[in-house]
Amino acid sequence: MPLRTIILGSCLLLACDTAESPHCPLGSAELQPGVCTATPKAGGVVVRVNSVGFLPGTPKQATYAGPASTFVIRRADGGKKPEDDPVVFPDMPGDVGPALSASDSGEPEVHVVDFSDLNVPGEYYVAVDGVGTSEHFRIGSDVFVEPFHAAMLGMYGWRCGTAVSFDWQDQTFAHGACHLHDDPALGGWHDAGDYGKYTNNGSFALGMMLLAWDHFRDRLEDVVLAVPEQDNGIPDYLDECSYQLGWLLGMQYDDGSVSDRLTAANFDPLTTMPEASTALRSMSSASTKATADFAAVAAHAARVFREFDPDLAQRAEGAAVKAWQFLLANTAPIQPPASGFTGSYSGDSDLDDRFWAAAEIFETTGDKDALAAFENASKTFNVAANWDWDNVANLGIFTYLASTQDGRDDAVVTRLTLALENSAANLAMTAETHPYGRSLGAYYNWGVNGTIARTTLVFVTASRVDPDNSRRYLDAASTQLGHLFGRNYYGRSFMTGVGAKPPLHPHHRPSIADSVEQPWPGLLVGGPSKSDPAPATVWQDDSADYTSNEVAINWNAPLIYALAAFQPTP
Ligand code: 9MR
Ligand code: ZN
Repeated sequence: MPLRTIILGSCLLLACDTAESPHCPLGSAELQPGVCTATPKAGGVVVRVNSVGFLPGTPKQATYAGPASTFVIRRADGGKKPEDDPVVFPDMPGDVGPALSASDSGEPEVHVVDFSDLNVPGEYYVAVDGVGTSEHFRIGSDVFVEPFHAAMLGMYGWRCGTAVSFDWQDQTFAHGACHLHDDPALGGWHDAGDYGKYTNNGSFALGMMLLAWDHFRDRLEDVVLAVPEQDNGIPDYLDECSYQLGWLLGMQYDDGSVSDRLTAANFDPLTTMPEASTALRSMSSASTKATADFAAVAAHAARVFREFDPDLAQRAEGAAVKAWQFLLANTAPIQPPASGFTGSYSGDSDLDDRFWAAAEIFETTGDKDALAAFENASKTFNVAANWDWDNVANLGIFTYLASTQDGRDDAVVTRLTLALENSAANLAMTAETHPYGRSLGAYYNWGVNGTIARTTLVFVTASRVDPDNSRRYLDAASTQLGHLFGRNYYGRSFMTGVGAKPPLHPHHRPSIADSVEQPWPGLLVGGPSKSDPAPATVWQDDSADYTSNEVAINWNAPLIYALAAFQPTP
């Protein structure tokens, strides 16, 4: 475990020689600000496990660094010493898995503990002889219910243009009505730890949430969420989606093109509450990338809302078609403005965005020219294992493969189906062989926790076209949740307010600026971003560290998708 320097230490020199620290991995103490003990204390909580828990019938694994040993699972009965708590699995202490090395965390010897065969609901922990224990976790069919609600509160808390207030774990989180001059594009979600609103990323996040609706409607439609629209006869899940859609529709110009972003020229200071953010904001000029993402998600939303809000659906469809027509008349990319606005989300090609739009326009309207555009472009797109706002092609492929419209080319359907199965099989193999179950192995990037969560869209979509491997893909998807909720180098949950030792200091302005000590709940932090030689170790639970500890809608949305997949069926 490398010693690292950090920018801000919260530890008082005298008080922290034994205390666990938000800046250090599980079991390791902060000796002085920024310096963690090199080795976790033996006998402490050092075994890394998904502290949220497991569904019966899914794989259950934990990981620790240290020598080979034996393990048992004990019931969490509140014993003073582990020996006081009853052993529930296995009958005799079990062998841990073989020694592995973890290249991305630089740990020379780690072992995996497998207790997949324990399926009795209850609260437990792992005890590895001579090494230590894990956090408590539950086995039960409802373990992902609370995290799902938290993740949806995360989206609700991001609402712009309105006052927001909700309770979580005996605390009230609130902000006043903000950015009321965003007209005609009021509302929507703030993007991340900042208050900008970006068409590309905002469409991408909404697109993933609408896909969750398509796939798990049975699990979502009766879920009651803490949204003000609770009694409007529309599923609360769609109310949250509709809030974002309303904003997006306001971003379209009369000619069908869509503004690339609505931000100020600079980010607000970190201590700014949304309602105190008064810097002048404006709608940027249009880009073809934004126009295409808008066309795609508005077309998708039109299908979803037809049944619940026909007027909104019609508006969305009309707007989508108008944006699509603008794209047909403007085949050369139009770039977003190079200055005067915050944020990245630019510089990449608009072809993947047009590709996604073609699939959604076809599926919503049956337009054969859009089908032809998709199928022609499909030659240059593959299913991506690791994808983000700059490659949205997968969303088009998922929609195309599930299409209920006539006229698809069988050869394209077959090729893309195989590509999807291949991608899922590769990701599953990587997850099965990585010591912490990561589907992306030793790949890291900015917002990688979101990228990890996004692999669950590939797993689940593949499970729907490849029934023979469906169990394997769904298992790999639940393993990703396990990684994000604690089976990682830190042994900590990466989502605020959920699981054991969650982040306390996200780069999130409302969490920093309000008077509540706890951060706003339900937010997935970006996680370790690229750095050599041990990228897994570079996350810092530090609000100044936007490269590893920011939160963002395109990271929460795929987590919502993954959690939706594992909600109980009514
Ligand atoms: O998520 C984005 C990441 O992929 C980029 O590498 C990074 C730097 O360009 O920007 C991230 O997006 C940020 C956006 O530009 C502004 N709001 C906060 C986003 C998350 O950090
Ligand atoms: Zn706002």
